[in-house]
This record gives sequence, structure tokens and C-alpha cells, in this order.
Amino acid sequence: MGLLNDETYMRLALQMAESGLGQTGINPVVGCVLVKDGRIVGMGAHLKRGEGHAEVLALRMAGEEAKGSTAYVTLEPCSHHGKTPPCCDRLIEAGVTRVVVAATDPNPVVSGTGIAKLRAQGLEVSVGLLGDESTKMNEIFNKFIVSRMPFVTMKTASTLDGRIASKTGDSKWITSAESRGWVHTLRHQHQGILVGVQTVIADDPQLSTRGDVPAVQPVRIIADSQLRVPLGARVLTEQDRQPTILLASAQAPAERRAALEARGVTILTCGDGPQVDLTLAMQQLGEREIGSILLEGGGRLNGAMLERRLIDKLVLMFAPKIIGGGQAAPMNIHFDGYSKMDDAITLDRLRVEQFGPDVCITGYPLYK
Ligand code: AOF
Ligand code: ZN
Repeated sequence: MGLLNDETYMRLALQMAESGLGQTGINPVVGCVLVKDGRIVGMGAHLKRGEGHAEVLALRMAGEEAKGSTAYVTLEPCSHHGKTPPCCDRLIEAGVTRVVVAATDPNPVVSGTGIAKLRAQGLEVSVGLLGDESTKMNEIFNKFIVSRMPFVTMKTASTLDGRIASKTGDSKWITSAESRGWVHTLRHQHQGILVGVQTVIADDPQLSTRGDVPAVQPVRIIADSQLRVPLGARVLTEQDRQPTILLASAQAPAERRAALEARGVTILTCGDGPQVDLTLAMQQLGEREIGSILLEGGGRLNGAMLERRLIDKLVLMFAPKIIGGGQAAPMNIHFDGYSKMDDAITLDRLRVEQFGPDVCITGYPLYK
């Protein structure tokens, strides 16, 4: 704890919120700290959709001491009856007198009404302290709650010349163990992992989180227009801990569809063209309340998703290696491209980090 002021307590609330990343599904991460007469009397974080909101958990801890306290909340307290009753009412009933809110809730059923309700009951409310940090932490929720489309992060791991395998197809390993460890954290933080069927055919990946400690397993999603996935692939045979969803075209052979459904996979039909309609696919995944997806290639699926403006964030990892390989060595992002440099997709809010020897560039695409 640093200086004792509003910011200190809000930072604590933000830290608690952040620890819930990856486990709240389509719900935001939220933290709440209750302070009375210079002492912390309650703390809470929203940890699972359908279970306690941050404020309610903090109030439960504070008990009678909540009366006359200040609440530091990273997101505007809710005013609606969702899976749980409104937090606003609980704060009012408990006798909290001041509420410091980091960011307003973009959920159309809340969006300012929580703050208005608290003020109408005479509570002192201030909004915006460390608001940018709260908003950034909830980038997934903020997109999904207004668009019902999943927030898609594209992650690539390539050589400096953008190759994800050599000309003979060798790809183990391009990036370091440190980078691969970070990928497991990224998987934990998304509800689904998406790859193209060619990646499944080539690598037979598990698409699971395997860090040093257990993590949440995302749903595996395979873009497989013609249902070519091998019946012995691990994404089909190992479905005890995480289900698999296939995105297919209506054109896919009926007998393949039947054989795969018999293995317990869900097949979403996304258009009737030779290739899956990716926009329709994202809409259907959104309808199933998959609010975030980590896209892990291959290059053509990455390119197609980017061209269709379905990518919200890019995490590009580069190993300090150059492998070459002309047309035979696949690229991290492969698409027809634009003629003019002015038409290039540029990345905003760039961050550069290092994992072991590798460089990781994170950014948000600005589409023209
Ligand atoms: C809060 N505190 O800790 C969270 C909030 O279905 P429910 O009842 O879980 O409500 C989900 C909505 O409530 C979610 O979309 C968002 O607007 C808000 N989340 N609000 O006051 C919390 N998790
Ligand atoms: Zn609430």
C-alpha cells in the first residue's frame, strides 16, 4: 500500500478485479474495497458469472461496518436484476455514504443508471478515478456487451521474417519456453481458441492451457468448411475437459457431419459457400455466449479474419531468427493484401515486450 488516498484503494480494487480475468465468461471483472474511518472493512471481486458481484461480497465481509463507509468500485454498480439483484440497492441499504467509481458500465441496461440511482438516494458519487485502467481491463466485456460479437485476439509466433514454419514444415519450436508460457495465460483469458483445420491436420494440437499451475480451459473451435478434421485428432478424442465446436459450410459432406456429431462435437453451419462465412461464424459464437476468442492461425485463417475486420487485438511474437523459404514456408498473416501503403492496416496503442529472447508486439488494428 502506498499513500493512503482514494487512488490507493482504487488500485487495490483494480488488482482484485484483474485477478479474475479469464474466469468471468461474458461478465466484466470487478473489484470493490470498503473503507471506514481509515480502515479497510470489506473487499470483494466478481469471480464467476451467476455468482456474487464484487460489491455484494465486500458488503458481506463488512457486515455492520459498511454503514457510513466509502465504496471503491472499479465498475459502476449495477442497477438491474440480472442473474443477481442490483448492487446499487445493496449499497444503499447497507448505509454506504460515498461511492468512488472508476468506469461507467457500458451494458445498455446499466449505463449511468446505477450512478444516477445512488445519487438520487443522497450518496456522494465520483466517477473516473483510474477509469482508463478499468476500461482497458474489461476490453472483452466492453465489446461483447454492446455488439454481441466476440472480442478476437490474434496471436502469432513467427520468425523475424514472419514465418510460422520452415519450407519443410518444421515448426518446433520457433519461440522460447517463456513465450509459450505466456500463450497459456492468453488461452486462460479467452473463452474460446480458434484455429483452421489445416493446423489440426498438420500439428494435431491439444489447444489447452498447460502452464505451471492449472488454468481455465477454453472451448476449442476449428474452422473446417468441408469437415476434413481427422477422426483421430486430439481435439476430437480428448473432449473430457473442454468441448470442441466445428465451423462448417452447408456444403460439407453429410456423412462426415454425421460421423463427427457421433463423436460429440457441435457443428455450426456458417453459410453455404465453399468456405465458412467467418462473420456469420462469429455471430453464432456470440449467440452461444462465447465473448472472447484467441485466434491461433494458421496464416490464411488469420489473414481472412483480419480482412473481414473481425480482429480486435493482435499479439505478434517474434523469435530472433530468420528462416526464409520462399512460397513454401508459411507466413503468420497471409492474405491478398492492398496495393497502396496508405491502405495498410495500422496498429494503434502499440506495446512492445520481451519474453526471454523473443519480442512481443501488441496492438489494436485501425481499419480503413
Ligand atoms: C456490478 N458488480 O461485480 C459485476 C457487474 O447477470 P449478472 O447479475 O451477473 O449481471 C451481469 C451484469 O452486471 C454485467 O453485464 C454488467 O453490466 C454488470 N456486472 N456489476 O455492479 C459486479 N460483475
Ligand atoms: Zn452488481
